Amino acid sequence: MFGFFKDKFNNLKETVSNTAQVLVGNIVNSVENEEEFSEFVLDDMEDMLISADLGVNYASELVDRLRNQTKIKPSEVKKYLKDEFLKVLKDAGGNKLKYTDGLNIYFITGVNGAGKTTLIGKLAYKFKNEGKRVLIAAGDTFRAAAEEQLDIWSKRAGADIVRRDKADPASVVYEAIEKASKENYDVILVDTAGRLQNKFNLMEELKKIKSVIDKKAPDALRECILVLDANTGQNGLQQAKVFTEAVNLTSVALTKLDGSAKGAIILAVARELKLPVKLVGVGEKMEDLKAFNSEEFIEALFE
Ligand SMILES: Nc1nc2c(ncn2[C@@H]2O[C@H](COP(=O)(O)OP(=O)(O)O)[C@@H](O)[C@H]2O)c(=O)[nH]1
Ligand SMILES: [Mg+2]
Repeated sequence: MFGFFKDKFNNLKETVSNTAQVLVGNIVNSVENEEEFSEFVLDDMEDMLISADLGVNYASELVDRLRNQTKIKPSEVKKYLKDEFLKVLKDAGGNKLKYTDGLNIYFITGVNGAGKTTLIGKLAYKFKNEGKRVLIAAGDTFRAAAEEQLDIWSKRAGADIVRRDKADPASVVYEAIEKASKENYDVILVDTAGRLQNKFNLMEELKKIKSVIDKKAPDALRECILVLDANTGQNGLQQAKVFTEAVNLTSVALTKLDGSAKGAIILAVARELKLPVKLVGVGEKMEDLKAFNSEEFIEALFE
């Protein structure tokens, strides 16, 4: 029992070790032995927070609060950051992926390459392991290979799939909801396209899918997940804003955290968009999905 938790903790620590170094380690090392928060120290700290991908606004706010005050000493900078980051994560909402006894629809959005289809494979596997009936709606009908890739994932996970080559994505989702209601599925995972080059069309397509879900399954639990690649850093935040305007996002899945030094984007997303991160991708395999937990993440960062 104890060993299990210990291993779990070590894994997370390893996953976030690069982020911990740039976001915490470097700053604490250079600040904690200073006499006071001089302009020089504060500037240095701000630069480091920005290069850790925390965002310019947030970085300067954190530093501004240390200016002209005597309560917090440089030796306490680690605690200052830790308390602050935990609060930001908590204020963004709970980390638990929603699930009810009725039909649950997970609407997966994000730009090409972020990891949407992989996330659907991982979620299908997770829900199948929990004994749920899982249906995948192949709503990325734009790229020829997309449905094929999803088909492979669905077989691997043992989930069923609704796909119709080159059909209107909204009609695929419509069909999936019909099938799910008739055949008592617990979960629908909706894959979507992510070509941001044609932003207007993409957003219209997503709105249309959302309105099909609203009309056809008004009582279903809905979770609208934005998939963000951790390595895109602050760009990811801009993407998030675009998607938030089109659909009502409820949470974020951060992928490719394995090896990334830009995990600070979790904090930027929480602060700027008030969206909780609920899932974290830590590899390309079906089992490389973790439930995100704010306390565990902060402990792993600051340990
Ligand atoms: N290292 C790593 N790679 C990932 C992760 N999630 C997805 N990928 C890879 O990212 C690439 C794009 O993923 P895909 O699911 O096709 O993205 P989509 O275009 O959003 O559907 C693939 O090569 C995946 O194997 C992750 O958590 N970690
Ligand atoms: Mg895809």
